[in-house]
Amino acid sequence: MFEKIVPAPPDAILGLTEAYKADPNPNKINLGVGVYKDANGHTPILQAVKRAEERILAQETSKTYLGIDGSPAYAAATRALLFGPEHEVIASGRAVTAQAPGGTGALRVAADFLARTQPGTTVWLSTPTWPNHPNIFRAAGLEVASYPYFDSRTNDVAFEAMLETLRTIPAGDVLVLHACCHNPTGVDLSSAQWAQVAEVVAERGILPLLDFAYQGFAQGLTEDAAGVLALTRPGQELLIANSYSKNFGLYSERVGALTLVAATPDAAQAALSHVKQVIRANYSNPPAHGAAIVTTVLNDAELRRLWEAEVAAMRERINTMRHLFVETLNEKGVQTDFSFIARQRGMFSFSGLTPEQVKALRERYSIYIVGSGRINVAGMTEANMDYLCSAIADVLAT
Ligand code: PLP
Ligand code: TYF
Repeated sequence: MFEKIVPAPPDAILGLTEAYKADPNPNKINLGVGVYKDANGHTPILQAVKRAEERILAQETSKTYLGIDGSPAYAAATRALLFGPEHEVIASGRAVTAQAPGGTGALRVAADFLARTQPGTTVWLSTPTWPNHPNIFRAAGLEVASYPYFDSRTNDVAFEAMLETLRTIPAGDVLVLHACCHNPTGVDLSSAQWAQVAEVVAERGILPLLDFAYQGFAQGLTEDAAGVLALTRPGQELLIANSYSKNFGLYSERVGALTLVAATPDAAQAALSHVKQVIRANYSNPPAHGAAIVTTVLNDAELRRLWEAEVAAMRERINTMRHLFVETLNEKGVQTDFSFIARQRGMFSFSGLTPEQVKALRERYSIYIVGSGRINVAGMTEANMDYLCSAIADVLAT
């Protein structure tokens, strides 16, 4: 049966990591996959995580299953981080949370939940978006559509065009928004723009789904929740798929959650019962270790201070690299204006490099960039900046 199977193409982003690993060039640079790296090009385990793991190891007494929707303490800590501990949706019981294996797992649970409870709904994705978004929603049997998001002339949000399309979305359709650090462009909505989007969403009866994979990487843990809070209005329903892969560096532990806000606590519980059925049929219950780390850190004053400082250090290092990149390109005499890169947020920017230039950087310099021109700024270090910018200057000149 299997001999007739035609091989599927490798994942465009993860395939790049394989090619990078196999490259013997000692100067090689990986600006591909969205993984944070420190000043030595290493993806570290956070100290707060190590300390929490020591405690968990000393104290845990059982490896029995978690419930279908995971750890209740983890769910509560996640809600408090998303909305702030005093928020009305927490006090009222309108928000319910199911632990999930990573942000991807949370998105897939959301997709299956929507396919089950809102059949026929269309899911609206930004142009461009994370390439896994259409995969996930289509795999659940949902239709996807797109709305304009990025203006390559201004390197900013195409806000008027975006709003124009949002005003055509039928009631009951789902609008996926990147809560901060838009992947792949690095451009986010301002507070005023979030308020306008929330207005259109409420007027039209659209269901917002916030993909929140980078909380803390733009401006701060609280500041980055501005979009979530703008959409969390009295009576408004919404979904949030969040991830701790990046802000806790827990990539391989698969830690995320799906939070659902309903109009009433009863509606939230009824929806959660369907979320649980979806999980039961997919992977039955989530892995415990990563969620225990997150809960331990978020609920302990000292570990939390340490973690917040470590998140700030990651964010600041990325921003320092953004500025150094722009300055070094200027020093190399590059005429193209890259100043927008210093204004963008999170790990990614759309560099504007063409597929040919991306190919030349890889072939001539072992610099690995996604074909779209998306660069992971966290792959830059003080040590590789000169080589990187000389290479870019060279491919831009030829
Ligand atoms: N959503 C976006 C936009 C992302 O960039 C990512 C990770 O790169 C995720 C979701 C989910 O990541 P994970 O499943 O590793 O938590
Ligand atoms: O770089 C990106 O956009 C992502 C990173 O399980 C990623 O695709 C890699 C693996 C994974 C989730 C996200």
